Amino acid sequence: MNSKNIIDLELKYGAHNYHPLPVVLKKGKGVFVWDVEGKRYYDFLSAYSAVNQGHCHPRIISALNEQAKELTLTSRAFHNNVLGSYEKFISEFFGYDKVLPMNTGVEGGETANKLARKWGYLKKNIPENKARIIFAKGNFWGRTLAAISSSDDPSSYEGFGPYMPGYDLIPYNDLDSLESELKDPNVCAFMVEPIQGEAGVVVPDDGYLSGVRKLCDKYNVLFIADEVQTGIARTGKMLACDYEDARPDILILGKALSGGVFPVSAVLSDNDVMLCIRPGEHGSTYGGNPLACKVAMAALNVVKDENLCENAYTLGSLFRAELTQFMKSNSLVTQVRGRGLLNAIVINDSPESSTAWDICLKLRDNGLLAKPTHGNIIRLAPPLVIDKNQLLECVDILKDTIANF
Ligand code: IF1
Repeated sequence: MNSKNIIDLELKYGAHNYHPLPVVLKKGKGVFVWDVEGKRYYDFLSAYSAVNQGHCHPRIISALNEQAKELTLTSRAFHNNVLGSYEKFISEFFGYDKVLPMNTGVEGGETANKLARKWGYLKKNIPENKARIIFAKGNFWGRTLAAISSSDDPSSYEGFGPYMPGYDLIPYNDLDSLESELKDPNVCAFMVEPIQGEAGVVVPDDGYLSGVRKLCDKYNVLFIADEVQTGIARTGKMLACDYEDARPDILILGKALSGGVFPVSAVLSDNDVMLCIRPGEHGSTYGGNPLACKVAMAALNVVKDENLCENAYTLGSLFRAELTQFMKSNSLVTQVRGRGLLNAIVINDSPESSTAWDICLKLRDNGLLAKPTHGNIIRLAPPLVIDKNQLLECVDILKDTIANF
């Protein structure tokens, strides 16, 4: 079976809900992936920041294999010997009282929204069914009906109405518009990404996150940080919120929480919020399963033991410096932005043009995989285990490809 045969199978038997770059991968290891023809690529998407630890990290794979021989799933109808120690581990790791374990990032977002509404009714005396949650324009937190109800991207919400009530949008990186919304006593939460990933790696002004924290304190509103993509060392800190004095009331994690090995997400908060949900009011069949717990503990230990925050911070600065220098002599790139190893370049063409896509096809030919987000923006996010020489080799691939485009 060559790439074409395989792609044809997907076209014939699979839903057409994606438009992947034409490449068929069969192996991953560290920063590299290989296609079915045996060609090697640098992975500069990292499964949207799920494989921060690198593909098939041996410590995470062995945690998966060991637990898989013992017990994979009990459901929460019964206790098991792994969940409690995982809950202690991750709560202490991020400095919260408790965790509610789920599976996908969007389930984490849904859980955070339910917690916030419940807290609003029980602790802020918001009248029944009047709780409001504020989101930032350009947000992306998944594909469920609630998530798309808070989206201002037509490709996310068009044709899927009616929408979840009680959601409102304000501009990102705008504290004045946030404050005017928070004056409404029915607002229970503001949910925001510390850096907007899908919007094209949009980095807010310094002081934005600490400003969100202060305003949420002032108006007794929960600050929900969606760190599904930015969390777990991706931006050069364990959490992107760590760049400022901005501890979220509710923290949502996913993706790299399992190093790309297994769907694992988590919602962390302190008791005054977390205990608003009582037994039987929320959950999921696989939430907190022993396999997920072991994989997540291994994935987090890898981040710490291999100093991935520091590596992402240092190599991210080098990456942006190199590309910013290159940009001065190339009119095709108009901006380089990001933090740590979550970066993007803006291509000097309209979002409707195929230029960014065509550049990604050339990058693929030159051994580097990346994909545009929103037309003319190319997200560049390698696994955080990349070393300096590999990064500089990728910088050369990027420069040569764009210079010869
Ligand atoms: C797709 C985007 C990225 C996320 C943030 C929650 C979730 C995501 C900040 C939900 C998921 C994924 C979804 C995936 C592609 C990818 C993506 F392009 F869709 F927007 F990364 F930017 N919060 N993002 O980025 O997590 O339920 O997927 O586990 O839907 O194509 P999930």
